[in-house]
Parts: sequence; C-alpha cells; structure tokens
Amino acid sequence: MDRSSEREMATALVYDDRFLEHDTGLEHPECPERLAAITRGLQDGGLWDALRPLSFEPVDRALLERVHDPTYLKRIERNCAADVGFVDTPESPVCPSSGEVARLAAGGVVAAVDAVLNEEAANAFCAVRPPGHHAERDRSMGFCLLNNVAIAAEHLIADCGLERVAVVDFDVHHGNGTQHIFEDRGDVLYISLHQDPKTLFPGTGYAGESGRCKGLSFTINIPLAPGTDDSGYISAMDDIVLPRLDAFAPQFLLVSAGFDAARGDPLGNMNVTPQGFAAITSRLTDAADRHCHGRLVSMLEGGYNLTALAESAAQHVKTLCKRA
Ligand code: OKP
Ligand code: ZN
Repeated sequence: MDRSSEREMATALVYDDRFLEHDTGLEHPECPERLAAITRGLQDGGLWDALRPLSFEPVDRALLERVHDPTYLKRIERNCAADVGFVDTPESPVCPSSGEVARLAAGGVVAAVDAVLNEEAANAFCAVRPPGHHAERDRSMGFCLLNNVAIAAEHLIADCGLERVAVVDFDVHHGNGTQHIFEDRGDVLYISLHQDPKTLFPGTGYAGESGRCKGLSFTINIPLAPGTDDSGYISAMDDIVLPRLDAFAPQFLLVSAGFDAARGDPLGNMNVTPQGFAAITSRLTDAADRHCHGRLVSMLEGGYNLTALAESAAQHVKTLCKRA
C-alpha cells in the first residue's frame, strides 16, 4: 500500500485558527487557550502529524435551519453585529465574529461526518469552539451557540439517508440541548453520562428523562455522583452505555467529547484521568467497529483545566488513531 492510501483511512482533524477568534472576554473558562492547549497536547503526544486535516466551510443555512429556529439565528447575528456582548445569557458571551465562528465550527463537524462516510477518514476529532450541547433549538445556554452534534446528526439523517444515529455525550454537564432537539425521535439515540444534576448546571438529565412519543427510551441519562473516577465511568460504560448501543445498532456514532469530568477541572467535580478517557474512548471505537465499520466523529464540548484538557484530549485522539 502506498503512503497516500495509508493516509486515506487516517483519523481526520477539524481545526482552524479562526476558532480562536471567538472572544469570550476576561476570565471566561471557555477561552481560546483551550484549543491552544489541545493542539500543543496533540503535538507533544506525537499525534499532530498523524492526523489528516480537513478543509471546511461555514455550515449550510438550510441545514442550520432544520436544527435551530430562524428567529434565534437572527438574534445571534444581530447581537454579534451590534456588539451586544452576549446572546440570551451573559454566560454565552459573543464578540462581533462569534456567529461566523460558530457556523464554521458546525461546518467542520459536518465535513468530518462527510469525510468518514465517504471513507476519506476512518474517524475524526473536531477541535472546535464554541461548544454546542447546551444550545437549544431557540436559545443559547452555557457557552453554546449552535448545537454542533445535533447539526451533525440531522445531516446524517436528513441529507445522507441514515436511519439510526447514536450520540454519546461524556461531558460532565448534561447536554440539555441535544436531548431536547431529539427527545421525540427514535432515529437518534442520545446517551449522556454526567454529574448528578442536583449538584451541577444545567440541572437536567435525571435518569427518568427518557424521551417522549416515538422517542420514548431513545434518551438515556446516566447521572453519576460527584467524585466518580475512572472505574465508575468504565462500569457505567460497560453496564449501561454499551448494551444500549448494541441494542440500537447505530449506523454512525457521534461523540460529544467534553473533558470537564477530568480530575482537577474547575467546573466539574469528577476524577477521570487521561487513561480513563482512553478507556472510555476505546469502548466507543469498539462499539463503532461492531456496528458501523468504525464510523465515529467526536467533537469537543467542555474541559477547562488546560493541563488536564491537553492530556485528556491527547489520550482520546490517540485512541481514535489506533483504529484508523
Ligand atoms: C459548558 B459545557 C452556574 C454556572 C454554570 C455554565 C457551565 C457551562 C458548561 N450559573 N456555568 O458543558 O462544558
Ligand atoms: Zn461541560
């Protein structure tokens, strides 16, 4: 096999320096330095040169409007253009370029999905910001503007014709936006592991929230006690996530990869080590191998301790590369 065809099934990377232009102001945890930490972690881990960089454009407007309310999209544009400073909540700060940066991030995850579907990459990691999983159809929450993972899932179903897409979200916070966007549908399985909502933002994600109508039982919430470590996460994966994924048999696996369950994260209270993130990730790549030829696209959500973020993301990406 020549070198170019070896590269064909590498792990793809979505990254663009323009993601650094989303300026959240002084002392905001969701800062550009997060991506700088990740790119440095990938370089220090010897992974950077093994990744296949993808090129991408801002997400298509028609796709965006299938996930988000046009009134909300206009509000993002207006608040950016008028330099209002935030959208809907001061927790979601914006600068004049934030709307365009968010559209570029969403376009990046869509390009990653296309590259994997077209067998130009085995799987992909998207080092994007702003994050997405708290963004509701019609409003911003918790640092998130556009729901990147929901846009990727909707693209797979509406544009690519898939019938079953699974989303696994291991960010320490519950992905309320992703849950709500798909809670009445049976074609997108949403599984979230997160810190007990009694103890953490956004206060949703109880085990009893399990979907509605056709979506009943296609939302799986796994609240975990503060302090949960690698062994607690691995048990939750083995006992709940993997059996549920196996029963659903997804045609594509999307991952909301937040690294704020890491030990030392300033927003979460969990104790996952970089090796723990590798163990979670290998279970996900194994599931993708069993059901969908390894098709998996992972995208960054949270993670706010820069050292832990760099090491955790590197272990996550290293594990993706092993399958490529
Ligand atoms: C975004 B992601 C209470 C503070 C909560 C919002 C946290 C958003 C996390 N007002 N702050 O899931 O990492
Ligand atoms: Zn989070």
